[in-house]
Amino acid sequence: MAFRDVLNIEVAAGNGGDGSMSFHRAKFMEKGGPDGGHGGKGGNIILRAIEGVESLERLVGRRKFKAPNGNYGEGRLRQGADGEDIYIDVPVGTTAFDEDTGKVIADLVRVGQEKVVARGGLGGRGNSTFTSSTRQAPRFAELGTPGQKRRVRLELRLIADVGLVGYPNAGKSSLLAALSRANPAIADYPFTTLSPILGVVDRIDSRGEPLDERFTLADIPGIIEGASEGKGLGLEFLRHISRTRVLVYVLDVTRDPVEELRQLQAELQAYDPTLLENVALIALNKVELVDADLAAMVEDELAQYGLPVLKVSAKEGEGLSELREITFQMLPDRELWAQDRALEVESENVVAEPLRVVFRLDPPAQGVGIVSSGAPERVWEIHGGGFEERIVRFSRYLEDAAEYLGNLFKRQGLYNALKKAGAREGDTVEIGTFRFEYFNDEDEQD
Ligand SMILES: Nc1nc2c(ncn2[C@@H]2O[C@H](COP(=O)(O)OP(=O)(O)OP(=O)(O)O)[C@@H](O)[C@H]2O)c(=O)[nH]1
Ligand SMILES: [Mg+2]
Repeated sequence: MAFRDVLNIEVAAGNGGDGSMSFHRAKFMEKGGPDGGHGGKGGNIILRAIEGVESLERLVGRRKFKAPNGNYGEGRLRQGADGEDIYIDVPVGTTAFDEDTGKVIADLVRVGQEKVVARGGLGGRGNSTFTSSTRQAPRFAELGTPGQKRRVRLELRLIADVGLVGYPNAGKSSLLAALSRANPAIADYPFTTLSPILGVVDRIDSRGEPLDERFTLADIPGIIEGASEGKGLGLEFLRHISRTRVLVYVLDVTRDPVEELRQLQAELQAYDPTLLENVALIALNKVELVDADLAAMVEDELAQYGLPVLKVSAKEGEGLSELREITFQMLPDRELWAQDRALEVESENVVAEPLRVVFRLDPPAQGVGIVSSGAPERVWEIHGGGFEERIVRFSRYLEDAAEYLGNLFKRQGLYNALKKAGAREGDTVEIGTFRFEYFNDEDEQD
């Protein structure tokens, strides 16, 4: 299965069902009361992190996800069924971005973690809701709201504790194979490793017995100078070590390790400067190929970087238990580390539940734009404040709902705001497709 760590998808939550406009009908009863039920909610689209997958590959071929709509309400106060939520299972370590705003909308770092990425629409209220002492037979109901639609970019960052970085052929995969049960391809040519591979490293005590402690180790493709300009396989794969707690620079002692480390760090810096703040150490590999004096000399030179240096041979097993042990000792506490590195995730955009809206416009109306078109017809266009959205929800019944909406808007302070703005009796007020004549209500004097 191919490895895939970036994927664009489209998600569409379900629309809310419309509220019902219905009147009770029964034998011997001429005029029954309103009994239209509410519409159901639209289904959400939810990202869920699952265990055991390490690629987004399985989602390829299904780029569009749509959750079912809520059902419409029906007579006899029957409520429409909610649309079911749709789950998209992704590997742990998946981050979701809104393609259009670039904002992080979900960052799933634990198995089972969930995040709604497209919220289902709200159901409309049935006409039974709108009865009052003066309105016993409302001939209108509320429509559902549309579900959220989004273009989402998924990016996978494998969640590993420790990451191996180095030039091609330095022996990263050999180290992974020597320290864990992973079985990566190892070969004497550059760019043998084409996609990240994870292994689990157990802590072992002095008698060779495994302790109940382990870390995950990520082996990624080799980095070369100029990778940040796209040379070699580029820096794409550094994404997978952007959340490791420890970096192990793997250097081939037979090349020019001091210079290679300088270049490696420059490339990391170009990709993400915070990578250099990571706890890090150096594995100076293939030491069995050079004599001990040369190895010691290189070790001294590397000291200028201020990082612990371990002389190892992935091939002969030399220095590996020291490397393993010091890595365990250097691992920062996972929880503290996670707190430091938490991504800022877009906060839930809460859609107001219509039944619970408590809203008052304080004139001069904040966030409400009133545009006057002037003579001969004086028209006041209302924008903002949620008025247009409200109209849309009654668009099928505007005529019958007019009085209800008029009262609602008056309670919310719209008439006062208009008066303050200089509206005169007979002026036209326009909210979306809803037009009415402004009248000066004496009770609204302030
Ligand atoms: N002599 C010696 N050879 C080694 C040692 N470690 C790795 N090699 C050899 O170096 C070559 C490259 O090893 P890999 O583990 O594939 O290197 P890599 O860093 O994963 O390379 P890429 O995946 O291409 O980035 C292979 O031929 C290994 O057998 C070592 O400690 N001593
Ligand atoms: Mg490799």
